[in-house]
Amino acid sequence: MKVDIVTIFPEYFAPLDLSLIGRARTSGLLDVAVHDLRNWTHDVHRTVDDTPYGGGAGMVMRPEPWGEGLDAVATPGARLVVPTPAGSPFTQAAAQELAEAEHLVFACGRYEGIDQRVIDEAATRMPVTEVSLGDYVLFGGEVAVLVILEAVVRLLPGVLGNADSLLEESHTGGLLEAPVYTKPSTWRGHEVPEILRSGDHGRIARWRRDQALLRTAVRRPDLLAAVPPEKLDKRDVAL
Ligand code: 6GU
Repeated sequence: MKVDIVTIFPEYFAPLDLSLIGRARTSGLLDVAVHDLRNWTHDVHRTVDDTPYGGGAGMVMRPEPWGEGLDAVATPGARLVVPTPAGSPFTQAAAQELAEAEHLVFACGRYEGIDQRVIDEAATRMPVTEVSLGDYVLFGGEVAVLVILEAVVRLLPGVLGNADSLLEESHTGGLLEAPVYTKPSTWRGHEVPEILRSGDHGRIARWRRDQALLRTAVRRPDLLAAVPPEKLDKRDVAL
């Protein structure tokens, strides 16, 4: 997968050299380029923002540098992703869809956002999605891009050593995951649940299922309500 990121803060993306994303890059599964939006300004102050039409607080990113920047990086097969608190929710399903793309371009807005014509004009030439991480406001799209890339890159074939990790995790089966434990069996007076040390795989699977249901009911009742009835087994209703 090819990824281009356009931002006024390229330094935000230093972590992409690390860990599994770094390894995906050195192994050739992922090609990331970070571009300074100011490369596409032409005034001495390298201006990227201006006051909003219609008035109001803050500044808006001017369309011209964005237009030139996106022209320079977008290939014919590219998809544009614009992180914004006004976007549609970024979910595991959205990550799966982005993971199918051959080329992703991320446009990181700052201030009150990017002139909407940039998004509308790009949408005449390529698929565009405006996505939000959740119901809170960040300073800009940079950290959101790190989050989105981490969710997407781990889905690329060959990035995760153990592909089974993708099957059981939270947000693929519709329930939150059960808690996990490792050695030692007693730590600061807290025991690992006995059942996990019993070797009884049937009881362990049932226990994990119950824990997942309980956690989901308490923490994310919205998710539990959305589980299709055929995904519940007879013993689930005991909860
Ligand atoms: Cl994607 N961007 C910004 N600036 N704020 C956010 C967000 C994105 N998602 C939640 N808050």
